[in-house]
Amino acid sequence: MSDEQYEELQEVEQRPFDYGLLKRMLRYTIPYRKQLALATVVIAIGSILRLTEPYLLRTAIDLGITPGNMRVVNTVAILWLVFQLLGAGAEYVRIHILNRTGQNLLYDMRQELFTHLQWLSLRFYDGRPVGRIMARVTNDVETINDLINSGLVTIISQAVSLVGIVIILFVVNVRLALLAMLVVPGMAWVVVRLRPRMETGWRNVRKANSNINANLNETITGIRVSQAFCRENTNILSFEKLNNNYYDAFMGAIRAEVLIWPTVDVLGTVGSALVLWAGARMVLNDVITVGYVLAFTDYLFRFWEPISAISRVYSRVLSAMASAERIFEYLDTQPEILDAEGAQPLPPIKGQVTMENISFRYKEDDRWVLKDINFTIQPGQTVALVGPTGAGKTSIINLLMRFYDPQQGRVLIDGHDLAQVQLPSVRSQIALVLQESFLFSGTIADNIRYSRLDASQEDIERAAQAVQADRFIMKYADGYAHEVGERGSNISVGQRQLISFARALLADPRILILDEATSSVDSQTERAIQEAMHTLLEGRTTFIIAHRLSTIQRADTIFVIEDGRIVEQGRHEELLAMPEGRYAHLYQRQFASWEIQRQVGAAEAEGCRDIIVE
Ligand code: M5T
Ligand code: MG
Repeated sequence: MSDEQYEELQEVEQRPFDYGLLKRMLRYTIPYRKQLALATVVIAIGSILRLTEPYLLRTAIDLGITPGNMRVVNTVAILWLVFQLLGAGAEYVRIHILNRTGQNLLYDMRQELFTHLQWLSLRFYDGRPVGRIMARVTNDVETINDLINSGLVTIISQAVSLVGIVIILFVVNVRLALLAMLVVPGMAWVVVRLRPRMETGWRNVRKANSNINANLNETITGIRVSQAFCRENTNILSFEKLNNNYYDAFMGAIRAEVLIWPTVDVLGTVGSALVLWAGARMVLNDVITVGYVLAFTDYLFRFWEPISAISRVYSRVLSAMASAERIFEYLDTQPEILDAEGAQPLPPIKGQVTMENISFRYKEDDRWVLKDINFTIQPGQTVALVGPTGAGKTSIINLLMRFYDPQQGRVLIDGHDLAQVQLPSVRSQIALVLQESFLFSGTIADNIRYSRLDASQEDIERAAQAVQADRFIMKYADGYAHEVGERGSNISVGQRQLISFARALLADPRILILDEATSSVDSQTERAIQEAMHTLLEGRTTFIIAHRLSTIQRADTIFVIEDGRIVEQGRHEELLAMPEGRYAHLYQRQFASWEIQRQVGAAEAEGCRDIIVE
């Protein structure tokens, strides 16, 4: 990950408490308000039951043990037991309700986020570390659940305790209560002054964690390249840096936190000591009983707990807020490619494709990738795009698929402006073989069926046969049921291409786009595919991008693309006939390299590609 990305991360992290955000978070709880209300009642009952303990103790001492009245002691003992049992029951109900509600919420949020991510445009994914996106769907959602599950319990139970205890303290003895309250301002000051430092600390920890995630994702995905170039040690060092950052961030947060809680505890102890001291004097002067003082100090000890617990929860609230903010940032990102107002579905097409004065760049301040592209392809024609690496061939396809919208100009299919029709109705009539074929984990059949879920096994096999994929598929004992592994890692790159190719054919589209679809298969297979394609392509408008010019000789039109422009166009023979033509030049060089290869008996070699590219 670049430094820029770290900084971007940092920016998102630095935010204070935000009521709007909290409100929006709480909106997710609305469907579960009944359950949450019930949980609140149950939690409050639990807290109140616990508050009876010191009072029962006081009663046993003052009215039972001191005067020697066993009946009181027995009654108190039984009441104690009953309250404890009730408390346990309340706890049981609480755990049940809150976990279920928490999981429901988590489910909703995760599902919403995933659904939204599915629709976001490619520009969103361009240059965003996958690890970071994943962290939002998993960790950030989890953090919010954590707040609801344990945070809510703490807030409600401790708030009830706090209010109850304050009332009890003042009812029991106003003077002692006031004495105890002396330390409260000090405590508030500590919490208010030191807490922000701690919060910043924990934010840094989360940031460091995100960075570790992003790095992990990248290094694991690229492990083959790393090992091939012996980058292990470099990777270890840069991971160590991130690991150190995490360590430092964590220790920084702890340094701030370690100051807070002991201070709170010391202040609490001072308050309790004051009360004990004053209470003892009152007992000696016969103002109150020993039982009262014991109960009072017991309540007092319980008084400090909610204070520190609630401030502790506050930092959890903040952390959940940071997570919510990151989640909402994604949810608020609108897909760039949206259907225009009142967009109609594209009717079944014939396959005429027009690009009109297209100029395009990927980012606002980047250079233009396509400059003033104009062409019309008639239905059923085969068009070949050739030209050097980085010329803009794939970009033309990206516009045709409407992965991006051009800054200038229009793309038309059968005369319909792509920007004015419903997106799925466009894409469902086009099939694409990407330059980097991508297979999903599952079987070969699953991967071919990807383009048409209702295809029969026969359809699948027919598509595979057409692209000569059946030859290698039949070599597996399990045939079409062979598992390809994640990203198709169990099979060769050429085999992956053939499967992607079969997938595109199965869709039976009016427009077929093949971006280097056969660049990784041997030339014998490629030739066989070409023969088969002759019939397959009939009636479909086809775009073929290829570096190996042998693939495209039969095309109805060849566009030579250079630096974002169409510099030559025509049929193979026409272009060859141009004396100083770019195509003729490319072809001659490639042809020469074939000759050499044939002479050294390496007709199958893949080298031509690199030679033209220079
Ligand atoms: C054309 C730039 C790229 C190149 C130019 C996909 C992509 C490309 N580019 C971006 O800035 N962002 C992107 O997401 O656009 O690229 P292309 O159209 O992919 O070139 P090609 O298909 O002709 O090349 P190749 O190598 O596939 O034959 O300058 O930097
Ligand atoms: Mg390309």
